[in-house]
Amino acid sequence: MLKPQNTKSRTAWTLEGLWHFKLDENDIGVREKWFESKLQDARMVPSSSSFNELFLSADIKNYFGPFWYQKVVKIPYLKEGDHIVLYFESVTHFCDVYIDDKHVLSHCGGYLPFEVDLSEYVSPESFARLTIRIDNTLSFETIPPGHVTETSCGKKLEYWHDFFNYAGIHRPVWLYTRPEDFLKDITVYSDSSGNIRFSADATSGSVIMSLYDKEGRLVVSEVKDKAHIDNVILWQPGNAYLYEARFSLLDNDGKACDSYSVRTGFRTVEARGNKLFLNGHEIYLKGFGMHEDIGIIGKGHNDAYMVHDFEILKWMNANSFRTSHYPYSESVLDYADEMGFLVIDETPAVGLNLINGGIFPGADMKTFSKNTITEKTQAVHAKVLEDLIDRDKNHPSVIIWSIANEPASQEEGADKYFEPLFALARKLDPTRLLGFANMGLATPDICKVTKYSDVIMLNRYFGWYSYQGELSEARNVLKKELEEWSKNNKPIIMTEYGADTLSGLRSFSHEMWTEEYQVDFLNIYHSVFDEVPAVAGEQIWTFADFNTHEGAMRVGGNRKGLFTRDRKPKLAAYEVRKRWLSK
Ligand code: BDP
Repeated sequence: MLKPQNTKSRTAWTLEGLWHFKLDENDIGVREKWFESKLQDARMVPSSSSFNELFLSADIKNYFGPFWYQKVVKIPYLKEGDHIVLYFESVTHFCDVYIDDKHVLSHCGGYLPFEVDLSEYVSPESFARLTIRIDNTLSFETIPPGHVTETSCGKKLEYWHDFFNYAGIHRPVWLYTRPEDFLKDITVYSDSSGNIRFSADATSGSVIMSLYDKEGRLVVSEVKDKAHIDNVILWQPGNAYLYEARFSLLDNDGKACDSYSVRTGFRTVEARGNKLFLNGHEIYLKGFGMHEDIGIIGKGHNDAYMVHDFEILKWMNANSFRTSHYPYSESVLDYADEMGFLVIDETPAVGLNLINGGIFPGADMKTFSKNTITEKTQAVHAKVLEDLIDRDKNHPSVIIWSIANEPASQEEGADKYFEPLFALARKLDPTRLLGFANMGLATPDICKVTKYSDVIMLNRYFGWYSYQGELSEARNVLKKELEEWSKNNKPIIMTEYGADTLSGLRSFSHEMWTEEYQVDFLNIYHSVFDEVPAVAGEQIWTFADFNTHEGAMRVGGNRKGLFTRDRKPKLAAYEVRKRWLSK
């Protein structure tokens, strides 16, 4: 699937702005056919935003269940043979789409795009009522999973991930036109030796690819599936050179009927022994696990925040980040391609870990069992992995696919669950590295999944959840464990380590939660990393404070940010910035 783009043969525009919005607490909307007329007693909400925090009511904020969005859209004049397509960048989590009185699409999964051809449902130069029923309830058949329980006061949604279950139309919705014969999908892989391999899936006809450099000069034109570029300018972290591959679909008379452009960067990523290499040179990842999380807007994509966040990453001397714990807006990857950041791109498979040893108390459940994470969950996980690779495969910034965050990889059933997912990712994209973020309980001796990874990605909290306030002991335990992991002879990337820190809480004696403790905690970890040669990267948890569900361990959200939620630096930001300048 190709993201909407304006080209000679296509016109695309977004449906941003206010929508009518209504909660459907009793789930009566489908029965009463709310899609057949204007939503009654509706509020107005904007896309791209979560709905949760726009109003002042806790009931709306914490709502789960069905809710509706509606907008009247203008269908423009269409050229003979042109189709009109409705494209959603993301809707969290389930959605049913209606055009006027007709149901045209169902989709499950909150962080990746989907589309529907509207041509048979609408007439050119008319208005159409677009109604969307969304549901943010999680289950064992969603990724991430969740579970509805009955309490004495009604239903409760339980989930095992540490971020708020924001919902709504989080990213732009597009309408676009495309010709009858069209390019359905494009794949481009370019490496540091100047080789470019490409394929295009089209309805019919033949395809020609023309590669242009940054100045718009034609470098090569090719109809086969590969080409070689002499004197190639490499894509590098902090110095990202992008070429543009323009694809034309030619009909039987050789006339161009569709066109689409993909940016590509020539670069190669490899893991050799316990080192990571980019373009043949050893690299060390410096950066953060992040979140899409903004006050009021929630998980809505916002370009202003995106640009500002990248400015902070540059100021920090960071070179990378992980899209913890779900695929981010594609705009973020476009921007990372352009700014030269290395990305660990993660599926939304977070919280596949139901044991009570996790960070939130709850009933102890087996993770992989016939009542919890099953083959059905695995099938949804496989689909989401496929969709992620499909969407992001052309981004040079993406170097590692992260299959999951902190699954119960030590539990019975993990092997059977994960082996096919790694095999699938490898088949879909042989050019990138694979990993998953390993959690503390899945130590080297018992983790059943590391054997499938190219890189070992570790989340550790000694000195925070364990060895609380005891940083010297934490240091010893961390060092010992990293030495154990080193025996695998694979690069180790520390994908999470951090301490909750209340901005402004200061102390001469450096207690937990103070800015001083965060500095000490990170210094201790960094001193260990510098002593363990297999450590090939450090990504602090986390970039900025973020919202999560209430709990005894959270004060106004998760406070492990080096920046506050409104992006003000804590003391540790200055300290780490200095380290990363010389690292
Ligand atoms: C890890 C999770 C992450 C949490 C973090 C924390 O991967 O999502 O936010 O712990 O507790 O277990 O801060």
